Amino acid sequence: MPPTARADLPAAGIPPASLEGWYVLHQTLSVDWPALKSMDPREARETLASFAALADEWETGAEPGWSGVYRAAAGSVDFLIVHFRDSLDRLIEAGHEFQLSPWSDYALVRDECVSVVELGLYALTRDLAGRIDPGDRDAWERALREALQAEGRKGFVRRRLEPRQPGDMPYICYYPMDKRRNPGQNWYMLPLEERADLMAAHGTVGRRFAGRIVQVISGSMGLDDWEWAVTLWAADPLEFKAIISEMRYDAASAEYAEFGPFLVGKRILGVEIGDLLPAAASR
Ligand code: 76R
Repeated sequence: MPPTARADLPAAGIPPASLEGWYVLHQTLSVDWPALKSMDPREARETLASFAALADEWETGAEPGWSGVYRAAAGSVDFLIVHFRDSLDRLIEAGHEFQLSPWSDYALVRDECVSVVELGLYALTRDLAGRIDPGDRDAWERALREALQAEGRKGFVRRRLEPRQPGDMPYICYYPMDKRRNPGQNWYMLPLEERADLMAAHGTVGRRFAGRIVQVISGSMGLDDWEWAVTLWAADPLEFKAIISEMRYDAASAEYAEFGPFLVGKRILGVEIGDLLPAAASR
């Protein structure tokens, strides 16, 4: 008998097709400033220099991939480092490189999140479900594979899957999020049709910020505690407040989003890191 176990798959059970790109590690760090300030100034300078060297190396020497260092605005953490790499193995190495640096003796990792850049393809999934019976697993999976391959060949899709630091947008906003699974308010029980409608409306709000916000959604299901990591860049930090406020009133977020802690910061380059200690300490 052919496999029929999923033949009665309810429409609600269809996840959006997605394409995955680079792996991502978000790390928040707090620095032991008292230790740095009280140590021998030359040694303190060298310690910061090892961090600066790492930041420079990550910027250009980590291809395929890169890591961005950001100075956090809120006092409980000092830095956010976002690592992008083309494999989980290389992402693990990036974390290790940090641990080996003399700098890491003074930088405590506060929080970390592993995810992978994700392009959720609701429109494609809905379209496919209109033509192919998802209960016919073989036909469905074949059609899905073909559609994803065609999608993955598009240049703009590849660019979204392998994001670069937007040159003119030094500010970053990062937070993890989930979709709700409350009784009577469960994203994962909604029919595909309804989720696709909600995400299309979400996309309409998002596209109003084209050119003002660059967004990367990375999926962390099965990789970390949250379901997604949201990373936004802007030239003006008020754009973060604007887009996130606007989305709060849009049903996909208003009804179904749960947010983790938010962090906002500004890109810092290796050359600027050396100047972080007060002049007295770095003399
Ligand atoms: O069909 C479409 O056009 C929608 C494309 C799209 C998807 C599938 C899209 C567009 N997003 C998608 C998926 Mn998004 N996004 C967030 C947040 O703070 C909040 O309220 C939510 C955090 C922001 C700021 C944001 C921005 N998006 C997702 C998913 C996965 C859902 C799933 O798979 O079930 C999440 C968790 C999520 C969250 N989104 C856009 C934006 C912006 C700016 C866009 C338009 C991007 C563009 O067209 O370039």
